[in-house]
Amino acid sequence: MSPETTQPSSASVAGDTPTYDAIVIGAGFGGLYALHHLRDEMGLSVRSFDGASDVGGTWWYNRYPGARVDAPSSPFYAYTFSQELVDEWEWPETQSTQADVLAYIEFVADRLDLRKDIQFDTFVTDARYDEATQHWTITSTDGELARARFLVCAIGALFVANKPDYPGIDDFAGAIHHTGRWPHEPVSFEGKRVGVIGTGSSGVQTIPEIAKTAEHVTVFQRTPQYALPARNRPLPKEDLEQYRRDWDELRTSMRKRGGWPFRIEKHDPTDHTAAERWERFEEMWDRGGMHLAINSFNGVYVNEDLNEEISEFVRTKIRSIVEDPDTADKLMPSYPFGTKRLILDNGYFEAYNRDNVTLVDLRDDPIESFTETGVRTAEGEHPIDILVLATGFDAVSGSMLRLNPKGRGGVPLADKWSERFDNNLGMTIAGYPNLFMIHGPGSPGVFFTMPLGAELQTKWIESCIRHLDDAGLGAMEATEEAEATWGEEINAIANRTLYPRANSWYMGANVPGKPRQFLGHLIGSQYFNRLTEVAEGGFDGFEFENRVS
Ligand code: NA7
Repeated sequence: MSPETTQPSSASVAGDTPTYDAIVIGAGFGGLYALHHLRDEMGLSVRSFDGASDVGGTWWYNRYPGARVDAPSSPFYAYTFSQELVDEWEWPETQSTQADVLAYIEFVADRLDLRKDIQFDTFVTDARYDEATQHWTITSTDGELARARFLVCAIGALFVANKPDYPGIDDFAGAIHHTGRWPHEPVSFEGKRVGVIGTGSSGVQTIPEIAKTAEHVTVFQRTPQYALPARNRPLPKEDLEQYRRDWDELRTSMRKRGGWPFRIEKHDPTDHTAAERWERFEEMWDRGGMHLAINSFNGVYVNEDLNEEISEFVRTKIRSIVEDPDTADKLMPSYPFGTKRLILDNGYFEAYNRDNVTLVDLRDDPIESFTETGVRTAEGEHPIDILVLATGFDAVSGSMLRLNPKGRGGVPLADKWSERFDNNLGMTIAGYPNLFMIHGPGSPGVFFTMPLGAELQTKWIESCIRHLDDAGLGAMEATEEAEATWGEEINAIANRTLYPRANSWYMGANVPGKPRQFLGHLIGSQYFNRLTEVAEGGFDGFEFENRVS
């Protein structure tokens, strides 16, 4: 689609800048739903912008080989609000590929006629609030794009690529591909020596795929990971039919159960002997997906002893798969199980049994520098032709900081967030009136099913807008007191768990210099109840201004 798509007839023009009721930045799951809901359900004039050339957001960018949803996702990692969409889309596998998710998003965009209100290939570089008019103006490198009362930032929890700055990396003469910025044309690994840095979800998914055709793959690992067998399989037609019939009920369950409808059958660990617990771990491992984490025993994320038992169980599994004991030793994770993003694998550990895959443990043999032709570690030179950076993202807060909106008094968000990502309800920021974040820091975001989370957050934005309009008000913004309380709540929940023990991107630990702060709300059901309570209770924690025009 081109930037010349038609503009909604209800848009007005102030000076040369088209003015809308709402601007949505981002055309991924969150932004597309916001556009649909505000435009079609509320009748607002809305204009969306995205730096990509088409819809998809994360799924437009992350097209590396092996990319999949990191959960048994079908048909639940999708919009839930429309029975028609559920009925019309066929999900082929239990764990959806990137291509299937992207095709689904394109289907939704067509079905809801969304593209006509989205300007693609337009990266929004700035957003400024004008107190006098209570409007936001957004800008690209080509100048002002649009003005609106409401600014919805659906700009991605996993968008800003984290790239290592090893000495000499720019001297490397071969191709460098970050998994989160994968080229659209096919990348051939045939006969190539490939270096992969990073063993999070992206690395674990892509390494076995690349190894199928590459001459050699050298994996540079900083932290060994727990990964559970995905046991991906075709989604039986009759299961999909049953899900469609039960959709209303499933949707309610998802809302109540952390975003997924699966029934949890956890057991109390103290009711079982260690041998019985081990047997149950085996059963859950064989079932695959997240079962070991969510269906084995109560307290996996809070009970240190239980967590260590599961951790040891997975280590035993890794040893049983990886044939070379030295390689297996290097692959032993030591942080508490599940406290970094849990990974589902499709042949990751098995890949180390291939002759063409070697593992470099960066804890013992760190990268010293890059040369034109390879990587030099303490123990020697690794010649490579292609470098794959599976090094993750400046997650959750990174995209807001890159946009760096200027709020009341022109204050850049980067100033406000220099030490903490203060906000209220994970969606609003004191000093930034009428700005809403989808999947911002302090919201369930990556801990919940993101499409459903976006739907529920957008419904809350609707209640804000209706509240303002019903009362003839112009602007609302969080108070700093509410932000402080919210920050304490988020941390208190996280601190009751083992999550803060790991150096994860959940904690901001993966990016040098990033403030250490738990970035998500761990209890989605509680969070969304809270949004409802705040709206129904008259928006405690917010300040309002009369409308100026
Ligand atoms: P992740 O999960 O952040 O993984 C990035 C990996 O890259 C991880 O193993 C990091 O090690 C490693 N890394 C990061 N920086 C470096 C440097 N400088 N040197 C060596 N290794 C490094 O990102 P993914 O893309 O895999 O997944 C992100 C999410 O996307 C995922 O959870 C899914 O939800 C989808 P570390 O563990 O930090 O020591």
